[in-house]
Amino acid sequence: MGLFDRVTGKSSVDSSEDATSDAPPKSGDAPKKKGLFARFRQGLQKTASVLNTDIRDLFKQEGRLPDDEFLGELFAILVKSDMGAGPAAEIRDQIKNDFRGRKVQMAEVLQVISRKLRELMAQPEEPIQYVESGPTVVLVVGVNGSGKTTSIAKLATMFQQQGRTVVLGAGDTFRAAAVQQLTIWAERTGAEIVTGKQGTDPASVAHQAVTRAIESKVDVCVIDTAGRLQTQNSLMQELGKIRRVISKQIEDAPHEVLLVLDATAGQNGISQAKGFSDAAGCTGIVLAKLDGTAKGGVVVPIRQQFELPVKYIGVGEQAEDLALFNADEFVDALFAEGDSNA
Ligand SMILES: Nc1nc2c(ncn2[C@@H]2O[C@H](COP(=O)(O)OP(=O)(O)O)[C@@H](O)[C@H]2O)c(=O)[nH]1
Ligand SMILES: [Mg+2]
Repeated sequence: MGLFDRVTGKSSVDSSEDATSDAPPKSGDAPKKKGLFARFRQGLQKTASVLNTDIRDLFKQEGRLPDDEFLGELFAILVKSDMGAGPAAEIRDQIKNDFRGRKVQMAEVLQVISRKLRELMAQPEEPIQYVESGPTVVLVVGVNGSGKTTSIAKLATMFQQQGRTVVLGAGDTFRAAAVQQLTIWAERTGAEIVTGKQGTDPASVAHQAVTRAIESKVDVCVIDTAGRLQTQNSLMQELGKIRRVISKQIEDAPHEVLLVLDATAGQNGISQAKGFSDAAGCTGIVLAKLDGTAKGGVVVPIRQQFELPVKYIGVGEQAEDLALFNADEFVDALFAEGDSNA
C-alpha cells in the first residue's frame, strides 16, 4: 500500500556529531532544494514512520476486532508518539465505540487518528505580527540547546525572503561561542548583527540592536538570549531587564517573544519550559528539531498545556528548515500517501 512506502532512511541531520562546537552546520550539507511541504514531510518522517509502521504491524491480519488486546496495543503505539495518555485514550475509546462488534480496518483506524489529531492540534496559523510604524522587535528565549540561535537564523532567512530587512542582536553574551555562532549565521544570511564582548550586559546589546534597527529603518530586529535553566532567578531577571530596556525604546516592544522548545526533549521539555513562558511573557512557540524525533505527537500536549500558539516548527539544521505551523498540514504530512522525498 502506497501509504506506507515512505522512506525510513537515516535523518539528514545528526546534531550529536558536533556537540562540542556551536558552529552552524555547513550549508554545503544542505539537502537539495525542495518544496516547503516536501521538506516538512521529510522533517516529520521519523514520527510518521513509527506511527505508520507500528499500526501496520497491528494489522498483520486484515481487519481486527476492537477487543481489549487490540485496543491496548493501539493505545501503546499512540502514547509512544508523545501525544499524551489522555488523547491516546480518547482515540482508543472512540475506536472501541465506533467499531463495537465488527472488524476494524487499518484505514479506518488511521482516519480516526488523523481526525482526532487535527482536532487536538487545531489553531489558526499565527505568523509573526509585524508593526508598520517601525521595527518589529522579536525576542527569542528558551533553555540552552533548545535551538534558539538556529531558529533565529531561520527566521532571519524567512524575513529576508519576504523582502524584510533584518538586524540581529547577539544577546547571549554568556558564552563567546554563542556570539560567534550568530555572527556566522548573520554572514551567511546577509543580516546585520550587533554584538558585545562576552560578559557584556545583554540588555545593552539588545538596546544597541534596537537603536540600530530604528536608525537604519530596518523592518525586523531579532534578539538572541542566554538560556541557562529557568530555575535560575538571574536568567528571569535578565530577560525582564531586556524587555524593560526595549520597551523604553519602542512602546509595545518586544512585539513578539518566541519561546523555542526542543521537540526531542518530549514532555519533560514542556514542563521545564512552562515556568519560562510565564516569566518571559511569551507570545508564541517555535518547536525546533521535529526532524530529530519520532515523538512529533508532542504538539498535542503543547497545544493543550500552553496558552501559546505554535507559530513555527523547525525541521532541520539549515536556514530554510522552518515552516509556519498548520495543524492540517502537519497531520497530512504524517499520513500522506507516497514517497516523502518526492
Ligand atoms: N535536527 C535539527 N537540529 C536543530 C534544529 N534546530 C537546532 N538544531 C541543532 O540543535 C543544536 C542547538 O541549537 P542552538 O540553536 O545552538 O540552540 P540554543 O542554545 O538554544 O541557541 C545545534 O546543533 C543545532 O544545529 C532543528 O530544527 N533540527
Ligand atoms: Mg544560542
